Amino acid sequence: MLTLSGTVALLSLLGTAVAGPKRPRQLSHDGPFTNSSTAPVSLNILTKTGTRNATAPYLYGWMFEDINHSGDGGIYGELLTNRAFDGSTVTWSALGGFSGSSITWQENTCEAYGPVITGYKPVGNTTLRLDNLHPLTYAHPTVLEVDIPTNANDSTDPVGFQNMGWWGIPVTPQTYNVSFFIYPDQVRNRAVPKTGLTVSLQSNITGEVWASVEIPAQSWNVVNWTYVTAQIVNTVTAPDTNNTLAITFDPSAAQGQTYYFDQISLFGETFKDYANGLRKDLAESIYDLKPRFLRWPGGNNIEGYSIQRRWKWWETIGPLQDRWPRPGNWEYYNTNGLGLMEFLQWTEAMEMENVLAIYAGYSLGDAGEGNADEYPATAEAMYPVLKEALDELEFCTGSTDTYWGAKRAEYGHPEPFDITFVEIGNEDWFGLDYPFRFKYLYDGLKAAYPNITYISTAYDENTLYTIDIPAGAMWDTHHYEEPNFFIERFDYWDNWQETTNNTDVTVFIGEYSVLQVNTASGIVDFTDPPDKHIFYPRLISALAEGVYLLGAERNPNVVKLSSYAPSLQNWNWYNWTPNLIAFDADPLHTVLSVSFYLQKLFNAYHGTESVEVTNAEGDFNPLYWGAAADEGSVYLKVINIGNSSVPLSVGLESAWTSVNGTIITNPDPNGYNYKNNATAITPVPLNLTSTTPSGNGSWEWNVPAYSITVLQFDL
Ligand SMILES: *[C@@H]1O[C@H](CO)[C@@H](O)[C@H](O)[C@H]1NC(C)=O
Ligand SMILES: *[C@@H]1O[C@H](CO)[C@@H](O)[C@H](O)[C@H]1NC(C)=O
Ligand SMILES: *[C@@H]1O[C@H](CO)[C@@H](O)[C@H](O)[C@H]1NC(C)=O
Ligand SMILES: *[C@@H]1O[C@H](CO)[C@@H](O)[C@H](O)[C@H]1NC(C)=O
Ligand SMILES: *[C@@H]1O[C@H](CO)[C@@H](O)[C@H](O)[C@H]1NC(C)=O
Ligand SMILES: *[C@@H]1O[C@H](CO)[C@@H](O)[C@H](O)[C@H]1NC(C)=O
Ligand SMILES: *[C@@H]1O[C@H](CO)[C@@H](O)[C@H](O)[C@H]1NC(C)=O
Ligand SMILES: *[C@@H]1O[C@H](CO)[C@@H](O)[C@H](O)[C@H]1NC(C)=O
Ligand SMILES: *[C@@H]1O[C@H](CO)[C@@H](O)[C@H](O)[C@H]1NC(C)=O
Ligand SMILES: *[C@@H]1O[C@H](CO)[C@@H](O)[C@H](O)[C@H]1NC(C)=O
Ligand SMILES: *[C@@H]1O[C@H](CO)[C@@H](O)[C@H](O)[C@H]1NC(C)=O
Ligand SMILES: CC(=O)N[C@H]1CO[C@H](CO)[C@@H](O)[C@@H]1O
Repeated sequence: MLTLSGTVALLSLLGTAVAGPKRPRQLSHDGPFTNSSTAPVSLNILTKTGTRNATAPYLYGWMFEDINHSGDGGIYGELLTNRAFDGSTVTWSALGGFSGSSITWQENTCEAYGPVITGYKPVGNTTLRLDNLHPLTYAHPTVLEVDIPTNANDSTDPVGFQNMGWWGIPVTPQTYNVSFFIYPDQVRNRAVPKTGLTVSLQSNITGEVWASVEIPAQSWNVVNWTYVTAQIVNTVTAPDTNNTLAITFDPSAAQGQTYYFDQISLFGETFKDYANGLRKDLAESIYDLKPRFLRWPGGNNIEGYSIQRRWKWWETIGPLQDRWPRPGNWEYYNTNGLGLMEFLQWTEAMEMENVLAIYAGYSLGDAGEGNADEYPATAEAMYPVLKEALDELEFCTGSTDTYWGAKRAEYGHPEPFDITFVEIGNEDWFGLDYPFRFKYLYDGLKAAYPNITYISTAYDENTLYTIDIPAGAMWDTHHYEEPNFFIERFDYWDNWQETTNNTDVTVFIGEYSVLQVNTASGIVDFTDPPDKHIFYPRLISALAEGVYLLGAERNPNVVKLSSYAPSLQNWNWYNWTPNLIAFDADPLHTVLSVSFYLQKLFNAYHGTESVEVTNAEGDFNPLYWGAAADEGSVYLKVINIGNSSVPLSVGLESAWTSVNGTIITNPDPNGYNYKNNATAITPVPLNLTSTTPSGNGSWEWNVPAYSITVLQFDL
């Protein structure tokens, strides 16, 4: 999506009359949502004499990038926040009461919103600081210092620290995997007896311990870090997610000592039991929609705030402690625990195609900077960008005889993964030199991987140029708009190839969603005016998005892929709304939006062939429709965007035995699902009075106002 800085950059360009996205549209402002026509509509589904086309098999997919804590603090299964103090650094000098040097204050020099000791609190009389004299690895130079005073033994209360999770930790009956690195301070711990540790899940409110595990007393390695793993077998369900993970010492054993900790990790059960895998409940919600592809890893998040800080795939593989964290494009550090290999395993586990986005030489400036970094438009400058993409593809798909294929095997996956689609950059119309960069990367990649389908992230958005998209390649187009925008584009893809001379180019609607209510100007305001901005997908959003999707479905030769964006939102920290799924630490709080249910319904009845429908009576608006067929069934999708029901008569050329259906509707089109009202609007079965053809073979039904329906006619 557009970042704020991207928008600022665009506005400044517009200010000097240079460039900007074209808005080739006329909005009708007298919304179609009220005072709609009640004229009857009569349809014929031409199962015998009509045209048919194979439907696009991958039409419904999922867009992912780490935004709104969708990755870290979201679908990535790590339950602890700030596990490795990424982005924190320290200043050190003498501290009263302690011998030697210590930390006097913490700062984060990279980004002002870095984590520092966010998410931790001491247990008992313990002081927590950051330290960089005992780095865990080059990638993780800053660690947690846990100072236990000499008089800690005055109390029998444990000493140590707690992590508060991503705004809480769900505690349910399951086995949790704990791991961390520990290192004792040689000077302070000289007279060290053996020390053990207790790791426990406990209430953040009462301190009650739900479950714990003892790490046996031992003399810790004093010349290197020790990696500790343990399991907590929990049998209780905590009343809420206001819980912590505590790592504590017995004060009599640990008084006067200092320990360093890093890479402090807790995983519950993961989706399909992958190690370092996905948060199970959220992954199951996504899997339930059966998306056919995953676009990853971004989005803006691939671009970085600078060329140097972009998503570098090779920094996201291998042992977690060796992965470089980076300041993501959405104002928080990314651990890269959800890295290249984890994305590939995600698509493997959900039987999805990969739409792998590669870096294309364009990076966003940071939010304050307001401008961007772009590679010079020369082959010489761009060669390293091409090389890194080729290496990435070798890592994903190469045999174990190749350098990177062997690395993949070393990391546990000898079988090559399939990469079906490669997207060259992200929203590169913001860049001045994408025509060069795209062609250079396309030519280089296509020569090495001719079977991959390549996607351009720009076509005609920048008034300065139009991308010449090669035959067989695709265009990824993005739309954050008003309901009317989508409704008016019901027929946008009809004849698009012919009218634009893109006969062999197909389309990926890579990001879209209804972002604001209809306004007089029709111009979307990304600065979140609360009176206009839609924070949670409403029924009106799904109605408009559904009409647009019907237009995609009836052009299966043009539109091959689509994905709503963004997809996942942590309620405790987000930058962009609306999203398909909203959640917090508690799986019981997850809310599937109306737009999610629309996608699920349309995907489930996608069919293998589109079928022609003619209208003997009535026309589009307020009803919109489209038909598809599977072996033995014909599906008719009908959307009523109006405020009145419309009498519908349906005839099929083929003999049919029964009809049934599923509907999404609500009296208020501005209704939406939210916490405590999560299932206000969901798909429900239709209860039809007549489920068989009348004497003349047709079937009559009143399409309710504000409704999305799939009818299934069994032949
Ligand atoms: C409804 O539409 C009709 C025909 O377009 C118009 O005459 C009438 O004034 C409208 N009613 C309202 C309440 O807008
Ligand atoms: C905590 O330790 C400090 C430093 O030794 C000591 O001054 C203080 O009294 C202790 N506080 C408690 C509550 O034990
Ligand atoms: C845990 O309790 C502390 C107060 O001790 C509070 O600041 C923090 O927000 C709580 N954690 C959560 C997840 O609510
Ligand atoms: C958790 O409990 C703490 C301490 O009572 C309170 O400050 C905090 O608001 C609670 N957090 C949530 C998410 O309920
Ligand atoms: C330190 O421990 C790490 C693993 O935790 C290991 O990879 C490394 O070789 C060790 N270094 C030395 C010098 O023993
Ligand atoms: C491309 O696909 C064809 C047909 O499946 C296959 O023979 C060929 O080896 C593939 N080429 C590459 C480079 O993968
Ligand atoms: C398409 O090509 C034809 C013939 O070359 C040309 O007349 C027409 O202007 C082109 N249309 C567009 C939209 O480029
Ligand atoms: C099939 O594709 C052709 C060519 O794009 C189009 O004219 C026709 O409307 C399509 N029919 C269906 C039912 O998709
Ligand atoms: C129609 O009924 C069948 C059998 O119960 C069911 O599997 C299918 O999901 C229903 N179709 C729709 C569109 O609801
Ligand atoms: C739940 O949402 C529905 C649909 O918008 C609305 O009619 C109902 O009033 C809501 N209920 C509550 C308790 O907010
Ligand atoms: C049909 O009946 C079922 C069972 O009573 C109910 O759950 C469902 O909401 C009804 N559907 C509609 C569209 O009212
Ligand atoms: C940049 C941004 O959008 N920050 C927001 C992140 O989410 C929190 C919690 O919703 C907001 O308070 C911030 O403004």
